[in-house]
Amino acid sequence: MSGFPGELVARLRSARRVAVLTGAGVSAESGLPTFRDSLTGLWARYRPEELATPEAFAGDPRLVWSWYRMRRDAARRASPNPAHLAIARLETLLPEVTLITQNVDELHRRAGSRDPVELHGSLFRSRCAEGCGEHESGVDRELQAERLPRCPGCGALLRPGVVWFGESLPAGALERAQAAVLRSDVLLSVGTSHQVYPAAALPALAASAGATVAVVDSGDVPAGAAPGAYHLRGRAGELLPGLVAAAYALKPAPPPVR
Ligand code: BV8
Ligand code: ZN
Repeated sequence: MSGFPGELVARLRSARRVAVLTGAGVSAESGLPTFRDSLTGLWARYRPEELATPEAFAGDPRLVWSWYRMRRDAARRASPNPAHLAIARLETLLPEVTLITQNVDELHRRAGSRDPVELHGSLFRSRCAEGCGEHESGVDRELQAERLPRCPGCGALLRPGVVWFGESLPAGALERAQAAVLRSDVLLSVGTSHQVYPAAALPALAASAGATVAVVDSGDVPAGAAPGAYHLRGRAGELLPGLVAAAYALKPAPPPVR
């Protein structure tokens, strides 16, 4: 007996197409704070919604870049945890697994996920703030020298390659996510508070199309976020390896060597 709902395990085992939506909670066991966690230290007096906006960057690019530099450094020091690894393993077990992430830490890529839909971009990409089309990934030298990185094409400021509040998602990302969700047999929504749209609408979209939805979260699930979903309450780093093992009769993968 796996301890997971038998019907969910059976649906996962017989699924051909699975969609996985992740939020900051999937990286919590890698040591990265979630958005709902109170920001600590220098950042305790800010809310992410205050820093992750075009207005904040226009008003104080140095402050916003120092927040993103801190997060880049933390993400680089972090390692994928068993939740990331279980999702990457799931991708090798089924014909079609679409990973849709709200996270910008690239830990899914480092865990081996091949082609995540990064709805909100990446900490490790930067782009021209004036939109001349130039992109950069190597801004660490400037940031360490406390210099604001400049666009090699036009000299304007570079900005973090993430999607801020009030900004549209990368072209095609939402459409790719919605198409995957609409054809999925099962959607797993892992470590997200389902508060930021349009990502937060994906589990309800999956349910409306007849998919079996399971939320994996150590906390509560907002009413309406995932109608009729299973709620597997607990830490993703424990539940996901167990769920994949239960569905595919595998012995759980050994914990990653630290
Ligand atoms: C858009 C990248 C169209 C940057 C992020 C007014 C004007 C304009 C827009 C809006 C508006 N009002 C509302 C909106 C829409 C807005 C929105 O949804 N706002 C919210 C605040 C209501 N959305 C947007 O603006 C989006 N764009 O709508 O475009 C448009 C365009 C112009 C004008 C109008 C509309 C863009 C949103 C993207 C913002 N960028 N990130 C960066 O990272 O710096 S959002 C960021 O916050 C994350 O990416 C993520 O999406 C979100 C955080 O949520 P979670 O990932 O869920 O994390 P959280 O901490 O909340 O929850 C963690 C969960 O894990 C918890 O449930 C916890 O219990 C659980 N957990 C913790 N530990 C574990 C665990 N579970 C399991 N195991 C554990 N160990
Ligand atoms: Zn430029």
